[in-house]
Amino acid sequence: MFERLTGALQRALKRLRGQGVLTPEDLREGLREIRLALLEADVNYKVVRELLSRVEKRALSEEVQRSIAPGRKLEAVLFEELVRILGERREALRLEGKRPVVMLVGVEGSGKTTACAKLAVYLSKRGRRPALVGTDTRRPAAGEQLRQLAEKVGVPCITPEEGEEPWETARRAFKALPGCDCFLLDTAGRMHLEGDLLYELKRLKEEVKPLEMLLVLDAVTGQDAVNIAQRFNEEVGVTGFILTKMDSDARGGAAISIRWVTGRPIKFISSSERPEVPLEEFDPERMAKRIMGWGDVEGLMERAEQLVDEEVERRIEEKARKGRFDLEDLREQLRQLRRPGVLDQLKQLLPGWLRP
Ligand SMILES: Nc1nc2c(ncn2[C@@H]2O[C@H](COP(=O)(O)OP(=O)(O)OP(=O)(O)O)[C@@H](O)[C@H]2O)c(=O)[nH]1
Ligand SMILES: [Mg+2]
Repeated sequence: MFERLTGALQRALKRLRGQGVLTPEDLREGLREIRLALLEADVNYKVVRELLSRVEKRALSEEVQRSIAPGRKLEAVLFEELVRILGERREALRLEGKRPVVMLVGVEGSGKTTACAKLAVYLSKRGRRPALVGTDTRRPAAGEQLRQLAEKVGVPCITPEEGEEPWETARRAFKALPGCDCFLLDTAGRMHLEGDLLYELKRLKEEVKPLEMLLVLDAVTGQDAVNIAQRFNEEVGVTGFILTKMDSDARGGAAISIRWVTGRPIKFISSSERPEVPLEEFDPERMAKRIMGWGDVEGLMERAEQLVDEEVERRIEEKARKGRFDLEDLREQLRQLRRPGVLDQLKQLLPGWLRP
């Protein structure tokens, strides 16, 4: 996602890195390049201004000027300020209390239904017993899609019956699934947040009192995602975001801007259309490392685990333990890595991959 931005930042920083002294001219030129790179990546201009003014102020301070390697120090300053813009620290999903409800809302096609399934996988792995609830009463195919995903990831699911209102379906689900300890509500998507959808979401919110109202945003849509976020936040109030399609080669501006513009945290990201791959917790520090091109080693380990077929891995591990690992197994392992997209996704997380 951040390949181009990372490349441009690295080029700008490389020039400064070698310098023993940072002259005002070098600094101005370096910051200008960084500003262009951020704008090119579709980062909100107010965010760029805030970030750059903080970096510039610190670059002119003693802390950087007196450092033995001011270019390197500047790189560290940019990283720290990026982390601040991204929200400082990880914000966990709230799930306290008895049978909490999480509502997933968003415009058409943003990835709500897929994210519901992925969130269920994330929670199941942590010992929770989530249920999926469909509330799109107008589109029968929406219920069917959710049911299929629920079956694939192995969690219970309730979808609307003919003539039911969304909140009636939700109430029925709470009663019908006493064994579940949290409920994930998938909602209808429209091109715009207005009219019946707005009414429906507000009413649903009143009736089910969600602990979390997560807005699902397509990271590919850049500045649009930021506008959508502001509008949803004003109208229905959101507690956080899920950014989807982070595996695309979009410019990544939304991911960088959204927290600062709205004041609400990104809680999860999704980097795969496969429902069985869980949502990934959003961590400002790890994301900033990725943007800087320093790699995300923790992310790399997690992703490698998800992308490699678990069944094949288990078999190979078993053989290795018994000392029967052979060339055929090695070939199988390499084949796993050659599956479409696997290496592309992993290389973005490798430290220094993009360093010029
Ligand atoms: N590559 C990729 N595709 C995704 C991701 N998340 C969702 N998708 C795809 O995006 C498309 C829309 O996803 P849905 O989950 O149906 O979106 P939705 O918001 O529920 O759509 P509506 O209910 O029609 O509003 C599907 O083709 C998904 O497979 C992701 O993280 N990466
Ligand atoms: Mg849907």
